[in-house]
Amino acid sequence: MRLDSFPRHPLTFGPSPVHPLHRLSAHLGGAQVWAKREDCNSPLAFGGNKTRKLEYIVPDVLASGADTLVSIGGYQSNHTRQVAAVAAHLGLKCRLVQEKWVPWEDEVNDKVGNILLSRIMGADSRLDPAGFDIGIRTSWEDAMAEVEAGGGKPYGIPAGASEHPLGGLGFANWAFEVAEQEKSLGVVFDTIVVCTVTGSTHAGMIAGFAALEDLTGVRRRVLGIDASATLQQTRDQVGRIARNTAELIELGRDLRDEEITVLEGWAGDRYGIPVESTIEAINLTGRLEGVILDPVYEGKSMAGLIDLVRDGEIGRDSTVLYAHLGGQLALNAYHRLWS
Ligand code: 5PA
Repeated sequence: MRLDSFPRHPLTFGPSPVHPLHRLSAHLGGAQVWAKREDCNSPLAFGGNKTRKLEYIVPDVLASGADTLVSIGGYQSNHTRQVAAVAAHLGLKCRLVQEKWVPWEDEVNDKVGNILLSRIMGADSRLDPAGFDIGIRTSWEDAMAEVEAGGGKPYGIPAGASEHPLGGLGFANWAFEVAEQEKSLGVVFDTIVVCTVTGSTHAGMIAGFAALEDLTGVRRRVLGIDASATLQQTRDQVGRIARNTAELIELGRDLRDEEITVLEGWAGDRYGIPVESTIEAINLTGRLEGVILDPVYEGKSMAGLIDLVRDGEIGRDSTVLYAHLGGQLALNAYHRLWS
């Protein structure tokens, strides 16, 4: 295992906080639920899961001599906001393709929240009418060509930083961070619940926890909750990135099929559109814990966690770690759900 041999450019405060969700656990009448907070992991524009991934990508950016980061996401992409923040922090330019991934008709959808912050941080953020797709897009390739034609040196970061060869390392390392925190807290998490869309957060965790299992013998379940509503594409992408990351860190064995678990049932029909269970999960977590979730990602993964505990899929004696990956800024565009 050679995770330590990859350079990591610090963008976070250090290990992200881990804390119990006592009132939610009591309400569910069973599993002890804890949260690990990537939504407040960094001084850069509120951070989030992409900031952690970018820690392993920035050394490659700097080595390339690029002067412009080029990335892509929806209008309310958390990822592009984090890329804009990292560009500002490094003194680089930033070109963002913001596609209409979500048919959410609200006049502030392309003006507030994430996109507003990207603009404040100086990113050249341009809207594109194309719909949702987690794959490589020509619009992103065109944006890179444009930067080059203008005399710049682009560095491309694909959607969610997932298809980047180093995209899984941030969350492979997360597994080892969890193991250290377990020692100081005196707990062992047997189940991890994580939202998955472009895949490298979940995939990185799978590779990291596999390496940890081989070192310690502790076997856990890493349950990805699909929020893409394009299940097969996400499942394939998670499997592929998990296996690539495992190879990169020299796991030394194949991943078992049951190590790659993407569960469906909480995404609704479309990426970015909350369903009843999403809103219920957001309200429950807000009202019981004062912890804020978003309607695109974390509300859906928390809805999954709640049902899995209620149905006994996650046992009453289980100790669960909910990965809170960020996303709250998009709530501004969804104001009418509560107004
Ligand atoms: C995102 C992703 P992965 O894409 O690594 O699977 O992570 C899913 C996820 N939670 C979970 C939050 C808050 C997220 O922002 N966001 C994307 C974006 O453009 O913001 C990549 C889709």
